Amino acid sequence: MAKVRLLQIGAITDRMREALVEFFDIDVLFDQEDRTGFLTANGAEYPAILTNGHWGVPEDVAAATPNLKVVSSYGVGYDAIDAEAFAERGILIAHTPGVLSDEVANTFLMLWLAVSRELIPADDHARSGRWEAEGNYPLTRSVMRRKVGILGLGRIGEMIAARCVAFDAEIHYHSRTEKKVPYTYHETAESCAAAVEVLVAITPGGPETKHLVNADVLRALGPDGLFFNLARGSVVDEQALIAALEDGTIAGAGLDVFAEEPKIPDALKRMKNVVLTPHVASATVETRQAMGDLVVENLVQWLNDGTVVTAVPECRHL
Ligand code: NAP
Ligand code: 8YV
Repeated sequence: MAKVRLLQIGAITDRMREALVEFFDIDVLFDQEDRTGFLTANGAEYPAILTNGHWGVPEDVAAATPNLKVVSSYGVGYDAIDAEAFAERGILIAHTPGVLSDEVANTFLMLWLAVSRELIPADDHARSGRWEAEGNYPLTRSVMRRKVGILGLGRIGEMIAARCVAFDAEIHYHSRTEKKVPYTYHETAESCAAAVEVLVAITPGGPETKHLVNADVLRALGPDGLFFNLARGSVVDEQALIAALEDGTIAGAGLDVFAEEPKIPDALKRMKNVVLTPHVASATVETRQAMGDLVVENLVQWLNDGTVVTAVPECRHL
């Protein structure tokens, strides 16, 4: 049987490639020197695209692929894909929900402990010889019995809440809808921020959540407050966040995502009360393997019966 042509946008693992080459002829968009010429000549040949949450499906690719049927994305967040427009064209979009939720929740814990217990400056105190020369590192703040606010109590938000319960936290949350959970619901992000000491953003990105965390929300969080972003850079007004960290409106932050990745503002890089990670919340061998396997499963199932395992909500009627 002839293999089906697959356009790959962004990197994949060897394991994914080995599983896919049995069924697909793979062309890598970023290997093409003349992207426009390549898309013009070949775009109509692709019924399938493999991409990720960072690259999504760029407009030139969407326009050059009139016979596209399926997009399988390596990640749960799909704000870089215009899912409604693709659904109108009858194109299925698949993503990787669930399999990364534990890892992202663990990354929140890692950032929270690192910010509260000042892991990076304390490590520097130990390595630099200042412990011997200057004495003990100052006391830090505990993560026990805190009020924690979760913006987006979805699959990952629920996992974050479960971990915080183990630290005897009081949980507050804001999402579009109230859930049947033993946590306190807030109709606005600002009200949620005002009720807590630790605020975590874990919503999808895109226009609906753009700057959900703005200067008012950060002011409501207050001078002892810590803010964590594991959602998307667009969810927080980055300039307002920098200002709030600089003038003591909030106490600190842990950030895995940024407005213009991979660029991070120098102001954030200089701050000792901020811990930065380069969008690695799901980036362990085990979790990326589970995500990659699901990406492959979606493409192979589509090949077999025209459906995918984990369609995004906008496409579930297709
Ligand atoms: P999910 O199960 O769909 O949960 C999303 C949550 O966000 C839901 O509680 C939803 O509320 C809420 N929400 C959606 N739009 C909102 C809005 N306009 N205002 C307030 N709340 C809103 O998704 P998930 O699997 O937990 O993933 C969440 C997001 O995490 C992804 O979309 C992605 O952006 C991010 N993520 C980041 C990384 C990373 O590497 N840093 C890794 C994985 C995921 P309702 O339930 O009321 O609709
Ligand atoms: C990935 C993510 O790093 O799943 C998501 O939404 O942000 C991350 O797991 C991203 O999709 C790039 O592959």
